[in-house]
Amino acid sequence: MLNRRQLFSAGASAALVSSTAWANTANMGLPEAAIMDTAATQSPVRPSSGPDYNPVVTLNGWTLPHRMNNGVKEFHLVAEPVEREMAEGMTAYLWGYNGQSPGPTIEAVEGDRVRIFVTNKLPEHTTIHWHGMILPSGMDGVGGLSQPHIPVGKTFVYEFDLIKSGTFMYHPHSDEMVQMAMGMMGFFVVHPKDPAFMRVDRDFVFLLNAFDIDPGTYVPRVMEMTDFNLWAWNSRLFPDIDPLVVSKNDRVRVRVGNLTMTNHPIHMHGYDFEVTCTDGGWVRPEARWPEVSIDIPVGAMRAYEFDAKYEGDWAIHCHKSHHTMNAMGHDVPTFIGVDKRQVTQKIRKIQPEYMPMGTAGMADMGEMEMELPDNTVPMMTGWGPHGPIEMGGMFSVVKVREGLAADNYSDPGWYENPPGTQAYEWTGSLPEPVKAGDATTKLTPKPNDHG
Ligand SMILES: [Cu+2]
Repeated sequence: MLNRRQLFSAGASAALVSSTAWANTANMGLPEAAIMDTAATQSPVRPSSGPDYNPVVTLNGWTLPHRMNNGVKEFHLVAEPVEREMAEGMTAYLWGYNGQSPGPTIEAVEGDRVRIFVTNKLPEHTTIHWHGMILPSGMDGVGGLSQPHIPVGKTFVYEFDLIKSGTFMYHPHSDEMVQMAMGMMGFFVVHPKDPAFMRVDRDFVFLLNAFDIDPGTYVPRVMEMTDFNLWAWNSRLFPDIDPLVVSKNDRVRVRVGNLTMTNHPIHMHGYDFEVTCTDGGWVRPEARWPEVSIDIPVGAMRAYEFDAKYEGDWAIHCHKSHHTMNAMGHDVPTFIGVDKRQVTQKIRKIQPEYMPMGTAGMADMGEMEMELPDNTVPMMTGWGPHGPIEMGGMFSVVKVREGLAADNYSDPGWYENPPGTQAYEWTGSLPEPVKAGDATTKLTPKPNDHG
C-alpha cells in the first residue's frame, strides 16, 4: 500500500494531506482520500508491491495512492470544487478530484482487480466513465444508462478487472458538458504485466483542456462551445507548465489525451517520433510511421516515443497558433500597416497613457509589462535565455541533458548551446563550420523491445 509517507519519500515537495473530513466513523472502511494542494509536478511513485513497472510522471500533477485489500487495489476519488492555480497570478475555481483539476492519475497493472470509491462532494450529481477501458457494462459510468447518478454526498463503488494495458482517461458522464467544462477529468494508466514490454525510461502524461474564463473572473463559462480563451495542459498555462525533463539517450514516451472540443496537433521540435499507443491499445511496430506533429483528435489519446539523442531545449506545443496564446479577445481588428499617429495624438489628449499597438505585428505584446486586470495572464509571455518567448497556453519545453539521475525531474535551467551551434548575426566573416554528429534516424525499435 502506498501511503502518505511513501509519497513524501518519493521526493514530493508538496504537502499531501489526508482529508480529515473522512476520518470519522461514518466513513470507516473507506480508503484514505489523499488530496494535493499544489500544481507542481510530483515525482513518480515506484511500485512497492506486485509486478515492477516504470511509473508515469503527470505534468503539473500527481498519482493517486492506493491500498491493497485482499488482493484488490483500492482507490478513493472525491469529486469536489477545487481552486486550481493555472499560472502564477491566475487561479480558477473549477471542479475536480481530490483537491485538483485534473484529478490524480490512477496507475495500476494489467491483471489487477481495482475497486474505486467515488465520493460526490459536488453541488450536483455525478458519475465516472472509464474511457477506453474494457469492463462490465454496469461499470461504464454513464449516468442513467449504466447506473443511477451518484447523488450529492453519496459514495459509489466501481470494481472491475484490468484486462488490458494501455492509456485510458476518466471523466463524468453526468451533466457532462458542464462538469468537463469545469475541469473534471484524469488519466488512468494500466502498465503491462510484463515489465519488459514497451518499457521506457521516462513516461509523461498530460491532458489537453480548455476554459473560457474572462480576465478578472474565476469560474469558467460552461456554455462556451468554440471560443475558449485559455488552452491548457492539465489545467495549466505557459509559462507555468513544467518542462519535460529528460536524460540524454533515455527512451521517452509522451501520452497526451484530448478532452477539449477541438483537435490539437501537438508538435515537438528537434526529433522525429512514432505513435506507439492510442486509447484503443498499443500500435504494432509494423503499423507505425514517423511524425513530428501528431493530431490528437477530440476524445482520444495518442502516445508517442523517441530516443532522446539530441541535447537541448526543444519546444513542444500545439501547432494551432491561437492555442499558444493566453486570454485574448478574438474580435480585435488587424492594424498591421495602419498609420495610427494622428489618432494616437487625439486619444492621448483624453488618455495620456494610450499606446498604439499592432501596427507592426504584435511582438511588442511579448515584451511589454502592461497592467493587467486581476486574475489573468498576458496573451503572450515567458522569458527565455535570449529574450521574450512570446507564447502562452499549450506550450512547454523538452529539456534533454546529459547524465540526469533516473528520478530527477527538476528543471535544469536553460540549455547553453555549444560554441558554433547557435544562429548568429552576420557581421561579414564566417567562423569554421561545426560538423553535425550522427543524424541517422532510427525507426521502430527492435522487435524484441515490444515483447
Ligand atoms: Cu491546440
